[in-house]
Order: sequence, then C-alpha cells, then structure tokens
Amino acid sequence: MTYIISDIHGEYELFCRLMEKIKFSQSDTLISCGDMIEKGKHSVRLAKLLFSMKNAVLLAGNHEYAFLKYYWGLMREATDYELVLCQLQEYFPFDGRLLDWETVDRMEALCYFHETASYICAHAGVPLDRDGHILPLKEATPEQLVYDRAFKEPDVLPKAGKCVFFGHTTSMSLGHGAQITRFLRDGKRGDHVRDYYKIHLDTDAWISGVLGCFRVEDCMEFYVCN
Ligand SMILES: [Mn+2]
Repeated sequence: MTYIISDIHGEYELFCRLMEKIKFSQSDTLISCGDMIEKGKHSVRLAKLLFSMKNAVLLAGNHEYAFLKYYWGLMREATDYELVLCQLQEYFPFDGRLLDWETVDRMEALCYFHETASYICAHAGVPLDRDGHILPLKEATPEQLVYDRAFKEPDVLPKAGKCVFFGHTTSMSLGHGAQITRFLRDGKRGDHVRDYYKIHLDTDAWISGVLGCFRVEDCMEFYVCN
C-alpha cells in the first residue's frame, strides 16, 4: 500500500505511532510531501529515521529548502568544514547535535515533486496556467513548489486528470480543523484518487497534536493524536 503524509515537523513520536497504527511494512511505500523538520523537537531524529527507510519517497518543503539555502550560504564562505557542521547543528535548537554530514547530503538530494500515472505530490502544490492546467513540473522552480500559497485556495483546482497531494498551509488556518481535506471532482464518487482535484494533508501536527496520512489504494485516512 502507498501512504502519503506531509508536514510532520519533527513530531517523531506521533510519526512512529502512525506507522504502527497502519502496520507500515517493507512492502508498503511512504511518500512524505516535505517539512519533516523544524517546529517540533525531533527534527534531525525524524529526518534520520525517514532517510533510513528504503521504501520512502521524500520531498523537500519550504523548511528543508530554507535549511539548504542557509547551508549553501555557509559553504560559499567556508574554509573550516567542521565549523560549518557546528553551525548547521545550531540550526536545530533541540536535537541539532544529531546532525551529521550524511543527513545534510540526504537533505540536499531531496526531490521537489513526485509524479505517478494518477497523482502528483509537491509540498505547496503545483503551478497552473490560467485554464487550470498543470504547467510542466520539470520547469517549475523549487520556490514555486515549496512556497506558493495560491494553490491552497478552494477555487484553485488542477483540471487535468491527476490528483495533487500537498501540505504547507495548515488545515487549522484554512478553517478545516485538524484533518485531511479532499477536493472532489464534480460527479465523482471519491473512491479513486483520480476522483479528486487535490488533497490537502497538513494537519498542523505540531500545534494540533494530530497527524494523519492518506492511503492511495482505497482513499482511507488514518490518524493518531496526542
Ligand atoms: Mn511548509
């Protein structure tokens, strides 16, 4: 089975409980739509766990992108790489001491979108043309894919047949409560991902204490809460 999640934001224990709840196994796939780090206290611990999962597709969100921009800035001036690692560790006030170069390299290798025959995953959503058609993702900049706030609007709907999974803006700030929000296409039943324009995944776990994921095969949602 394939499970899609977003905006875990350092909530290591909630994430582990969610994986237990869904009985996540080697034959399953996890797709994380970004923002695994910051806000919560276990950013690096969570990142290392995700990077250790062979069956995980991990995307960058704006928080990973901001970290990478800080890293690239340090490297432009750097002569002492041990000092750079210390500075990177200080980026994470709670568990920065766990940060190593391998984790930094894995962060740098994150993708900005993931596309299959029936859906697309991107942290902030995807760029659309005026008619609502999805613009070629390979031409999109990382900034478009991790920062854009327009895609959250209820009337911004990708017309093409694929569903877009995204997070980035908290469901609380959208007035949806701490839950996954589905945008169903007209006349569709909703038992297949292609029946949806888009599915918003950010349950604001760090504040709400609720973390959820979406199972692609049967469109089921699963939650754990504090
Ligand atoms: Mn975000």
